[in-house]
Amino acid sequence: MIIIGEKINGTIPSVKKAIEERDEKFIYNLAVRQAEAGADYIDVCAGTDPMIEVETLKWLIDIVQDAVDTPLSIDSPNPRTIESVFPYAKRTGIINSVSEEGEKCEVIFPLINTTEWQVIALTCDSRGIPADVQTRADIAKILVEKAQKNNITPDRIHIDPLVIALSTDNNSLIKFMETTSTIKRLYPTVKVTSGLSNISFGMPLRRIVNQNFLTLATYAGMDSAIMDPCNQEMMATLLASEALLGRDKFCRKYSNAFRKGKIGVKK
Ligand code: THG
Repeated sequence: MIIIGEKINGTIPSVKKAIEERDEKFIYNLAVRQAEAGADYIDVCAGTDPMIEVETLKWLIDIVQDAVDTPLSIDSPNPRTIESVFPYAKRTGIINSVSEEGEKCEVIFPLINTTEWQVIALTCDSRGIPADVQTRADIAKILVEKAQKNNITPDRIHIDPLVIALSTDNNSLIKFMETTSTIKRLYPTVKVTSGLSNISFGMPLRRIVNQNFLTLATYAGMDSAIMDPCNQEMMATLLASEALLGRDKFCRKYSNAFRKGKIGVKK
C-alpha cells in the first residue's frame, strides 16, 4: 500500500491553530513523525480562506521539505492554488486532486505533462458525487483519457471513487469495490486511492469501521490510502491485511513493525 500521510491538514483543529500561530515546530514534527511511521507521501492541505491559501500552502511546503525527504501530496480544491505553489516542490510528488469539475484538468494536466508527477483524480463533476458505479466509472474514463491526451499515462493516476458514508448509503463499500474492479478492467495499471474516514461518518466507534474498511478495500485492490500513519491500530490493520493477502513475504514487514514498536504499542 502506498501511504499518503494526512496529518498536515488545516481542517484539523490543532493544525489550524499551528497555521494561525505560524508554529513551524508543530508542522515540522508532524512531517518527521509521519515519515518515520512509513508515509510514502506527505499530504499538505491549508484548508484556509482562498485569499491566503497560496501563502499558507507555500509555508507548509517549505517546512515539510526542510524536515524530511518524503515527497509531497499537494492538496487543494483550487487548481490555481496548486499551480502557484507547484514550482516550490523540490521532489516529484502527487497532485491532490483533479476531477471533472470546472477547469481542474485543463490547469493541472499541462502543469505535470512533462514531469513524472502523479495525480489523484476524483470521480465527480459539477453535478457532485455520483451515487452509482457506472457514472463513477464513466467519469474515471473521461479523466484517464484527458490525462492520456496530455501524455500522462494511467499508472500515474490514482482514481479516488469518493466513498460515501455507510450511514447514508448502505452499499457504499460494495460500490467502492465494484467501481475499483470496473476501472481496473478498463485500465489495469491505474491506481485506486481513498481516504479512510468518510465511510464511518455518523457511526459510533468509527475507528473499527475505518479499520475494517481498510482491510476490505485493500482486498478489493486499493493501491494507496490517505491515512494517519502514526495511528498504530490502523497501521497494524494494514500490515496484517497485507500479510493475510500474501503480500508480505515471511510476514517480514508485519514482524519488523512489531519489533520496532511501530505497531502493538499503545500511544
Ligand atoms: N480524498 C482525497 N483527498 C482527501 C480526502 C479524500 N484529502 C482530505 C481528506 N480526505 C483526507 N485527510 C484527512 C485528514 C485528517 C483526518 C481525516 C482525513 C482526521 N484526522 C484526525 C486527526 O488527525 O485528529 C484523526 C486521524 C486518525 O487518528 O485516524 O480526521 O477522501 N483525494
